[in-house]
Amino acid sequence: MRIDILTLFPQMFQGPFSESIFQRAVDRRLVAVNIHNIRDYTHDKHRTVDDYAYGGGAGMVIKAEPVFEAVESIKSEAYPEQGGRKELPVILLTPQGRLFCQKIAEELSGHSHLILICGRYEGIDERVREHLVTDEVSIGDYVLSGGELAAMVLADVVVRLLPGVLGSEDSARDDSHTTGLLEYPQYTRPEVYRGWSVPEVLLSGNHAQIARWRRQQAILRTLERRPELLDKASLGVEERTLVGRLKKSQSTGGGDK
Ligand code: 6GU
Repeated sequence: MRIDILTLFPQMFQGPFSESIFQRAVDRRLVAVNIHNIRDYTHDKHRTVDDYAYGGGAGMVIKAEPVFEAVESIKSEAYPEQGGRKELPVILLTPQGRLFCQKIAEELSGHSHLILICGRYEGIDERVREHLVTDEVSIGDYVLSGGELAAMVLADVVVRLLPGVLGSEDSARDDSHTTGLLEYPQYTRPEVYRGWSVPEVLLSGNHAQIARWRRQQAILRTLERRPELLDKASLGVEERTLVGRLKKSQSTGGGDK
């Protein structure tokens, strides 16, 4: 996969992409990430990327020209034989976008090339939205100072879904949100720490029993912390019954487990 990121603050991307899983994916050529400074696509002496809003009001608006030129230049370079006319996701990171989630990440991981545009300031010229961008994404209901951190979040989530990026093929399988459930509790050595023991079943070597316990714990944890996720999770008949029973005991003020 290739990811091109357009930003006014390219330095922000130095750290997060140079660590662990992401860097390994880059080293193995499973993903190539290019950071582009929108300012490099201006033509005036002052390299102007923003301007006053028509109609007045506080704050500057990112100009359409450098953003269009950056995207067109990336496409022309990547797809010369099509004259740069290639359909690919051009995603604007903005609090007004559709709410990012694992499902959207899975959808995006199926593309071979993504272009991400980081919004800033009070906004971006609406013509970028109308005529350049194919998708708008937000990472949550809060306001960041810009789309950069959101672009990093999106890229990280998408890249770890690419085949070969994670060590063992199934290490993403049980992740919270992949299963529609939160993840079960994990333990490592020592067996007893400050008097706190690892649950007996995990030491039993009985893999079927361990799998059953983990599944139950995942369901329980999801019910306690994010009950709304259970409505969409794919549960077996017995598991649904269990959830129904637990919910009832919750509402009647029963014990917590
Ligand atoms: Cl994508 N951008 C900004 N500026 N704020 C956000 C966001 C994006 N997602 C959540 N908050």
